[in-house]
Order: sequence, then C-alpha cells, then structure tokens
Amino acid sequence: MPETSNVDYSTKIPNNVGLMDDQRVLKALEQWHPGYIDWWMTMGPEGFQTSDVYLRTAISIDPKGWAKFDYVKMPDYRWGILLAPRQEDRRVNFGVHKDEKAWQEVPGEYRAMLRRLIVVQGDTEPASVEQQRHLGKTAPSLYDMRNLFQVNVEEGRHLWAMVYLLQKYFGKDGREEAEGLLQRRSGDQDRPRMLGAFNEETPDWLSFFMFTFFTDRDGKMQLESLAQSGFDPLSRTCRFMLTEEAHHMFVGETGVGRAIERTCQAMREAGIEDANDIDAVRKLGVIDLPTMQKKANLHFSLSLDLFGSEVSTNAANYYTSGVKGRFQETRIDDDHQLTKATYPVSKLMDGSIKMVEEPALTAINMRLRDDYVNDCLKGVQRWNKVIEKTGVNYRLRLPHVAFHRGIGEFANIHASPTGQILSEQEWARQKDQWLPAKADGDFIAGLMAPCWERGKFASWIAPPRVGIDNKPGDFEYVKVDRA
Ligand code: BYC
Repeated sequence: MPETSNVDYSTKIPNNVGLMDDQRVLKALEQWHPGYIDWWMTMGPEGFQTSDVYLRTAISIDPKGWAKFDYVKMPDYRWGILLAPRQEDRRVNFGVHKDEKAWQEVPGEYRAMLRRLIVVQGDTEPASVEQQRHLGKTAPSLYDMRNLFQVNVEEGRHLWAMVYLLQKYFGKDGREEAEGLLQRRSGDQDRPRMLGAFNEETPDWLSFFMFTFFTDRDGKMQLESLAQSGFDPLSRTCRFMLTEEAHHMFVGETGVGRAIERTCQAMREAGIEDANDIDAVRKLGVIDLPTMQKKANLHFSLSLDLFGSEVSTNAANYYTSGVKGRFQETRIDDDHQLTKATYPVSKLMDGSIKMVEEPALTAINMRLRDDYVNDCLKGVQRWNKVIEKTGVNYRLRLPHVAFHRGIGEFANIHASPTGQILSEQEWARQKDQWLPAKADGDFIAGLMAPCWERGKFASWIAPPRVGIDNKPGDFEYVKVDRA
C-alpha cells in the first residue's frame, strides 16, 4: 500500500508510509519489535499488562475521524508509523536553504545534527513511560488510570516514530541508535536518559499531572520547532505527534485543575478561609494549594532546563541549516534568516539579572522558552479561574525563570521564585518553602490510595466534566485484572 492517510494494518507494524513496499525498513523494524516489547513488559506500566484498557487507536491520520476506541491489552496495542500527509511542493522555510525544496532524504552535511536531534527526541519518549510505570497502582480512578495508559502507549508510539526515521534514513548507525533507545533507563546511574528532567522521579499523581502539563508542553514546543524542519519526513512525523501531545497536556491541565477544584470545595465546606493553613486543609484529605505551588515550581523549573542554554550556537546552527525552526515559524513576519536581527535575553550581569539584546540566531532557545512560558501562563490562569470561582483567596504563579535552574545562565546561582538572587545559606534555609520537601512528599504519598471502583474518585480529586469518548461517569475504563 503506498503512502496514504489511512493506516495499513495488514503488516505487523501498522503504518501509512507504504512499509509493504519497503522491505528493508520493514525487516529492520520487525527485528527491533521484540526488543521493544521486551522493554515495554519490563519497563512499561507495572501490574496492568493483562488488563483490558479502553484505548484510542489511530486508524487514519485525517484530522477528523482518526481515532477508534476499544478495549485493548496494552502489549497488544498496535504501535505503528504514522506521518502527516505529504504536502506537495513543501519548501524549506528558514535558514540558508530558505525556499529550496524540502528534503526527502538527509543532506550529508546535516546528517550528524539531524541524527542527534532525533535521538534526543526519541530518548524522552520511553523515559517518560519509565518514570510513570508505578503510577497505575495508585490511580485515583479508572478514568485517570486509563488516561495514564493512553499517554504511555502514545509515548511508546512516538518512540516508534523516531526509530522509523533512524532505521529508514540513517543506515547502520541509525540501527545502533535505535537499540540504544531501548538500553538507557530513566534515573540509571550508568545508563541515564539524555535530558535532565527525564531522570527525575514521578512519585505521585500530582507530579504526573504537573509533568504532563509542564514537560509535555516542552514536548509540544520542541515538536512544533522540529515540525518546521526542512527534512520533510521529520516534519511530517512531528506534525502527527503533535495531535497526540495535545491530549497529554489536556490530561495534565485538567488533572491539576480537578485537584484544585476538590481542595477548594473541601475548604469551603469546612469553612477554612486561610489557604496557607496547611494542617487544617490536609486534615480534609485534599492537597493544600501551597503544596501544589511547590510542585508547579519544581516541574516548571525542570522543564525550563529542557530548552538548553539561552544563548546557544547549537541552536543557531540548527536554524541556519534549516533543520530546526522557531515556534510557528511561517507565521512570523521577518526574513527567516535572522542574520541581522537581535532578541532580548535575560542574563546574569554583575550579580543581577538583566535583559540584553543578543543576535536572534543564537537566542533561538530563549525565544522558544519565552513562547513556552506564555503558553504555561495561560494554563495557570485557567487554574486560577477554578480557584476564583470557589471564592478561595489564593493564586498560583509561575516562578521566575532564574529559580532552581540546572542549565544555562542561572545554573550556578540560587534565586527565589520572585527572581531575587540568594546566597547558598539563604537558599538552603528557604528552599523547602518553594520546592516539595520530604514531609510534603510523605503527605501526598499517604493520599495515593488506589480508587478503582467504577465511577468513584479518590478524596483529593474532583471527577471530570465529561467522560472519554462521551462515556458515562461509571464507565469501566480499565478492567483491572485482580487475579
Ligand atoms: N539536560 O546549546 P545547548 C518531549 C546539553 S520533551 C542535559 O545549551 P541545545 C516529551 C546539549 O545536549 C522534548 N543536557 O542546547 C515530553 C548540549 O550537549 P552537546 C524533547 C542538556 O543543543 C514529555 C549542551 O548541553 N525534544 O518530547 O541548543 C513526555 C549544550 O547545549 C540539556 C527535544 O528536546 C538538558 N536539559 O538544545 C515525553 C528536541 N540541555 O551537544 C516526551 C530535540 C542542553 O554539547 N533536542 N543539554 O553534547 C534539542 O533540540 C536540543 O538537544 C535541546 C538542547 C533543546 C534539548
């Protein structure tokens, strides 16, 4: 079957890229498949591999009607290779090759660069599944459990997408990199995942929701930038992945939103006015808002690190080569070459934080990070609306970009959430007010009792407004295998 918008399920590996006619790549992927299943069985969702889960599977890549819902056991999920349709006459939209025909093969001079970007992108996908593998056991409802597993299988598919690119376009070293993606492990001392945030733990469901809100949103920004690529197969892959990424961020935003809603309701019912009266709020079996703020501080700052350094020659090279663009590149009104433009970058100068004009080319990461922060802000405002509606007097905020950073301009200083630079001692004294401390983690862990009865939700989270696929509230999203 040639390239089409419908997915060919006749091969072992569902695809819309005509794999039947590409026996070399089909064979390479079939050889990689057992290793992937092995990885999924050992590192994927623990304890639920034999449960029936109400999952969405892509059957076509058309914007409408590409999803089919049904019960599936996760190891039987039909992972596959799905690319957005080829646009006739697509061009390179930026850099020195601007207006040339988009590349259908990897240009020799950009091979190493492209391979590196694809491997980094690919590495994050299994990493997040590894980070989340214990969460099923403490799911606050069958609805949430199902959403977790949907996110997990889609991250698995995103790994397949990057592996396809490696196998098809990068020959022997592509195959080796594809193997490497199954060898590294999140948090492993000797073989860690490549980027910082993907070696952190996701110890509880609030972290999962924050992760899908903040870190999956980095995924969105990075995929948007790669979707601009002059290397057309990468662009098309990322465009399809973005449709799935949107659901992950929905899970995060509504997950945190529902936790906020439940906390505020419980406070109102108990007549608690002071959101900072943590002990009183915690006695209600809900998560106090200041602890949610700490979790947001943590996940936001870890996700900012994923943008690399504010000033980066790597990023400039990616851009000039036409390999990785800016967010919504084609909608920006400039020359798309940036040889003369500048961009304001926040930098540490003489012990204080200042905005400095830098060449726009080297400031590409900073610009993407700014776009990201704006996108996060909108979500935080929606959370604040939830609080506001209940009349509780508290507002969540994003911390300053210098707060708790491990990469870039602010990696070697300490700053408060308002951007005040602090000494080592001041930081040590105050950090537990700003980041989850052990006692906060212990409290949340204590709330994470499984709630698997149909239509029931754990004490700390409100039910969703609507079900998945419009199912009723008591729908059995996961048939938990209790044997
Ligand atoms: N941790 O010039 P620099 C997702 C390295 S998330 C460790 O500052 P550059 C998802 C960097 O590699 C999106 N190392 O940065 C979400 C470089 O090393 P080399 C994933 C880091 O290169 C949720 C050196 O520092 N996709 O999809 O401009 C669930 C100097 O780098 C880090 C991508 O990231 C870090 N945080 O940009 C599931 C897109 N930051 O080369 C999935 C592909 C930097 O000197 N990746 N370094 O050895 C990229 O575009 C770039 O690699 C980065 C870094 C944006 C990550």
